[in-house]
Amino acid sequence: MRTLVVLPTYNEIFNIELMLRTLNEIVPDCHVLVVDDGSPDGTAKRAHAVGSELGGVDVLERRAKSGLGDAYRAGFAWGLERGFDHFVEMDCDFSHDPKALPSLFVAAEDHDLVVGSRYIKGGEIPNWRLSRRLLSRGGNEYASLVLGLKVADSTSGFRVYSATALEKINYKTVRADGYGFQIEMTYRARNIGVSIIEVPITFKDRLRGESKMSKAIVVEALGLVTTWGLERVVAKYRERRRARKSSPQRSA
Ligand SMILES: Nc1nc2c(ncn2[C@@H]2O[C@H](COP(=O)(O)OP(=O)(O)OP(=O)(O)O)[C@@H](O)[C@H]2O)c(=O)[nH]1
Ligand SMILES: [Mg+2]
Repeated sequence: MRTLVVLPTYNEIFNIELMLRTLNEIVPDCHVLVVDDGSPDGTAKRAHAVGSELGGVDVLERRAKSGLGDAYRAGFAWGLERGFDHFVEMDCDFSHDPKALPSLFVAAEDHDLVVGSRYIKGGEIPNWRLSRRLLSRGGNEYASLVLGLKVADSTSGFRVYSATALEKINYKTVRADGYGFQIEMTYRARNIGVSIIEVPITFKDRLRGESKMSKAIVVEALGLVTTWGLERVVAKYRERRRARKSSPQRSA
């Protein structure tokens, strides 16, 4: 596998160096692309410095904070242009443990989308407060119910995609940016028959620095899932009506 780890960063000065060194140690064969959105704290500069010492690191510097989804779209495009065949999505705050990558890669040998899952047997979130737990769990349950998704952790941002899956998903046209981005990618993957597998992960609280989670991100996800759910209902209704019209009429 020629694998690119796409690492979106915004103000991760306290994590970036340790993350790049840890990745270099655990998955030395992977190339890393830091996608930084003009972090005022100098994350990109530090990434350049550590990256040129370690090798195998590129930094895509963008001007302004444009959201996680947009950072991934840019990172995927960068990697596909350069012929990478697998893409890792992970946060730079150590919520996603780089040590779990080898187990995700094993699953990626037979599946086009591997989701690091907190909500299957063996998955854990040891130190989240109750409100955060409920929000995440509730969001996942809602997405499963409304979209008929059989993925327990569709908001997870710790994943491996094959290049084929990304191209089939047509990731460039994915609209959402926050958690909605992960759900939309999963929903599309399911709809076009990409093979999906969940692998248990332990999700820890961010090691250092500030969270960029916001109400807007939650509202975006909720709004989009509800819209897709309604579209699904309308599509099913139309399909049933078409089937009824085309089936032969019963005589009185
Ligand atoms: N390039 C880029 N990266 C971002 C942006 N927003 C967040 N990130 C990065 O995306 C990853 C996830 O963001 P977090 O702030 O940890 O959000 P979260 O994991 O949903 O929330 P917490 O669990 O509270 O940390 C981190 O590596 C961030 O630095 C953005 O607008 N642009
Ligand atoms: Mg985080």
